Amino acid sequence: MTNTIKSTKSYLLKDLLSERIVFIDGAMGTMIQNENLSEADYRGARFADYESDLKGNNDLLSLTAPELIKSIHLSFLEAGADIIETNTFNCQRISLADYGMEDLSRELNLTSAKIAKDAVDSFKQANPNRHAFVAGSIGPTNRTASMSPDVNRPEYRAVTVDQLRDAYREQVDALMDGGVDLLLPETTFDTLNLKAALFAIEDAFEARNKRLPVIISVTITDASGRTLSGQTLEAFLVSIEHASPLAVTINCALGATEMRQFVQDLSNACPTYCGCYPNAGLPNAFGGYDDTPDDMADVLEDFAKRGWLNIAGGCCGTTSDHIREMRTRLAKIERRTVPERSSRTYFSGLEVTEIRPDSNFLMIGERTNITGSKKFSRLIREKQYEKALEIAKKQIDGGALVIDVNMDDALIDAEAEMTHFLNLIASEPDISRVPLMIDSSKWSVIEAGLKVAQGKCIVNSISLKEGADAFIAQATLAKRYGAAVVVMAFDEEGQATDVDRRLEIASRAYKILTDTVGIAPEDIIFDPNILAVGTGIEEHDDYALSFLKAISELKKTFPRSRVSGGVSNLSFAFRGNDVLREAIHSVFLYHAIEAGLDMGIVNAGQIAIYDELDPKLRDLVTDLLYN
Ligand code: THG
Repeated sequence: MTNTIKSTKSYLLKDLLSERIVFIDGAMGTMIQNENLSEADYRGARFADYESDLKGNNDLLSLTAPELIKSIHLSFLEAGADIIETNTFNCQRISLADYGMEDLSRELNLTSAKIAKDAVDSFKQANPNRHAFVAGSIGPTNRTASMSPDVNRPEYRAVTVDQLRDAYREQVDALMDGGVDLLLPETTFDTLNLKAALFAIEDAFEARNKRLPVIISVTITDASGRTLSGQTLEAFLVSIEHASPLAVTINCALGATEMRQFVQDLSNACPTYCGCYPNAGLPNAFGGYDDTPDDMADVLEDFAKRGWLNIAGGCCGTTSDHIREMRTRLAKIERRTVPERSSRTYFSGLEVTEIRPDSNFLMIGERTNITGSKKFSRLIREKQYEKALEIAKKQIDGGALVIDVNMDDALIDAEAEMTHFLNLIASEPDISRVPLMIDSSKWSVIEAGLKVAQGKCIVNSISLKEGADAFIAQATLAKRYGAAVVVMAFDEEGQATDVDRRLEIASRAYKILTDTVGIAPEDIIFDPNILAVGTGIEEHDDYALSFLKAISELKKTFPRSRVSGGVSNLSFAFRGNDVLREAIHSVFLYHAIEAGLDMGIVNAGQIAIYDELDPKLRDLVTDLLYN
């Protein structure tokens, strides 16, 4: 990965962003609309006999009216845009299918990229000192991967991540072949769609051994400050950080005035460059946009003066006049300073769950686990999903800030049940607000889960059990889906049970994950194996104590990573005696948290309070744990 080629223009763009506010163009659609084109103009000679109406199919104009598209690019560049967007917003198979034109995807992207490059070349001849970059515009498609279009079938999806990824890959390849300088997946209304685009982009970069800068844009649809798929802006940022975007911006849906709060929030939370390219106000009664260049520049000038902007531009309703006014007024205002990155660990569902180095213990609910709960197992087997969802809800009500989902059972189709259950969870905001821990001993089941979650999940788990190659392959995929990873203390030799082996395996895993795979230390969660004590087998007697020692050692050696464990494993020998089991968990957690345990899989809501334990019981349990 380290020797991947980056283009000269990517350095130029980074330099420019480090110097000043960078301007992106306005809306291609508005400029086209002002031309009052007829059905015949859209068709040109090539599509004169096409079976359906083509008026309004703006992306097609790259084939039928290339000179017009080039002249629009030029007018934005002349108005002061540093970045122009290719005319490819809907140019992937899924959206093109509306016109029966899916097979034109490659040609449209390639041609549009060339037109934009051509405009840049013409412009640079006349203005050799100006910057001009071509961004490959990648729209969200007309379908949504994390919501059902059918209220009676909440588990149904009109598009899958695999379909999106394939469609986006074709688009990205064509845009890159056409020579774009950066990629702009934009107008995100569903983070899962975007994650599929980011996945395809990463695949394309890997295949070419070449990277381009990626700027992401998200659309906040209303005053709630959330995306259409329900995420807060912060949760959105956490969900896409794995892709290391050069910048994150907000566009569309709202005018600059309505965006104010969200632009401020983005500026506060975003660990990279950021900005906005709003619509020219909210749509009027005729679906048009009324903010004049002056109106819009007034608001953006204020944003810039407050230090919120690295990038500014326009979306629906904006023309080259809007960009010209914006550039004139913002040109001399200092760019936003990018805040320091923190070393916290973040996960996301619709909302963010975070672990700060100094924070309290994070509870992960264990009950949505087929092997860990007879009740959950029965409900899934009997397809009583409503009741199975109630178990998840109950774990959250009991204090779980993450829920562990496990469908491992020889008698069920674990991949299908994982997909089904997580799709159902996505339609329950009370549950999907928390991040998911996807638990399986089979990678294919974990991957099935990752494919339907828009947030930043936790993969539970990977290990060196089958050697470094399998470990690297799984970790690479986890990263590409934007998940954190639980690493079990297990290698080719077997399960680690003493402190030294736990540390040795953790060190090897850490090195591979950070050096070879490029996973952030904060996204590594060590699980040094909580094993059952009091089994009657002598060598098990030391298991709890050595786990506690391993926690402190791991925290010392890897201060930016986290430590977790499956707490209920500890008391397996006392099944049937819940009072005793709860006391064991309570005493163990008391010491484990003190030693630095960051998180644990527990029966949330069913942990005895340490201070309220019968002192005699507490002492006996302490003796058991400390051997
Ligand atoms: N580390 C990681 N993941 C894990 C574990 C771990 N996932 C699974 C497991 N261990 C943690 N989850 C559970 C869930 C339930 C129980 C134990 C661990 C449990 N269940 C009762 C029992 O088996 O007696 C079931 C009782 C019932 O059916 O109601 O104890 O260590 N990374």
